[in-house]
Amino acid sequence: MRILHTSDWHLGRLFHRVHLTEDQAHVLDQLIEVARAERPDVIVVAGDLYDRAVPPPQAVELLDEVFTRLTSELSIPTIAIAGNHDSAERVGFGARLLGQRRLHIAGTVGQARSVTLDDAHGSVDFVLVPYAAPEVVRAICGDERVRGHEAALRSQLEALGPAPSGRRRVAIAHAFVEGARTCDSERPLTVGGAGTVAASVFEGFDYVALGHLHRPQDVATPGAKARIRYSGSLLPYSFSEVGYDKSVSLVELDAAGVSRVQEIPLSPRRKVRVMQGRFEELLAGPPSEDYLLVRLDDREPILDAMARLRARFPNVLVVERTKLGPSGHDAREELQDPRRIDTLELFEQFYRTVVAAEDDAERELDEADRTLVAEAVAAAREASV
Ligand SMILES: [Mn+2]
Repeated sequence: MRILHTSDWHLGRLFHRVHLTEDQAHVLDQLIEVARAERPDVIVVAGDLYDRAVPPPQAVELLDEVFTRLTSELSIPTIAIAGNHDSAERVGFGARLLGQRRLHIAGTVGQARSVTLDDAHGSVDFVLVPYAAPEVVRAICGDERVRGHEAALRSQLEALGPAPSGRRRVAIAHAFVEGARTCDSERPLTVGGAGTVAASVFEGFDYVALGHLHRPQDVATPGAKARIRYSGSLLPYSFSEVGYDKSVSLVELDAAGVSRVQEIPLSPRRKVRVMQGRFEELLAGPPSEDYLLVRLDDREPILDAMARLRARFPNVLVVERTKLGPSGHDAREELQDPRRIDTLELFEQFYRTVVAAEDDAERELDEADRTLVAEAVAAAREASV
């Protein structure tokens, strides 16, 4: 059984206000060519099909196009689950009908199920576990023990019933498994916590096709039978991913389990790069259409730096000044970036949760607190890029 494993397409994503749909279509064309050349038995998309619950029409069109080409033109069964960015109900629309055409989608918890495919060694059960917040699983499965992500995943797997003996099993899930490495473009699953699950949740599986983390990687599971893997995202979605190539994973399952995993690289339409130096020196360098974060080492102010850089580098997305303090120009730009505002909102939610128990505590951050937190977030981001 050969499985083409991919995840975290994030269709409809904005990268520093630039629409990435064309970039996504470009690499999805490559994915379709890989499928055409390699003829896998199944394609697995492990969540975050879209970047947000209500995706833009262009993103919906692109997903429709790709799923149609994979399942109808190439006749390869395709399995997809909802991730934490997706709306479970919207992604799950028409799932029963689409399943008849071998496009197997699990959006909501109620749509979790197994899909069985056969090869020369027998049957393989693919277990589809869509992402759902613990409180959603608690309500739908009626399992009061569910308090965190790990219990939510266990409960969903238990609800599917015991594994038929003698068959190989593949789990498809969207989760943060302990020991895996993160990057900046993943949205944390919980407020004020990591939301991790132990690898032992997947005991008894031969392969676990994961989504959520954007870096392709195996999760170390010493002594365990399961091979647990993130395929990584389709494209780099933050400047913290500079230097990590994106790929899809071609997984081979023989009678005994996973025998081989191949990373097949994807080439983006434009690279994501960081460029650092003095303003005049950078302007004298070769022009480029890459998506750029420019770090200027000049100490003196530069009039209209962004516009002048864009004349030579049309896709400069962020300009930072390395020699200015946190109150300088770039700190203001950081605050306007929607992704950073997100972090602030996240912190505000966390703050409310923490102080909710104390009756006389201030429930909301005041303006001075907000500024303090925003500056700390901006400084931490800069230090970690
Ligand atoms: Mn994701």
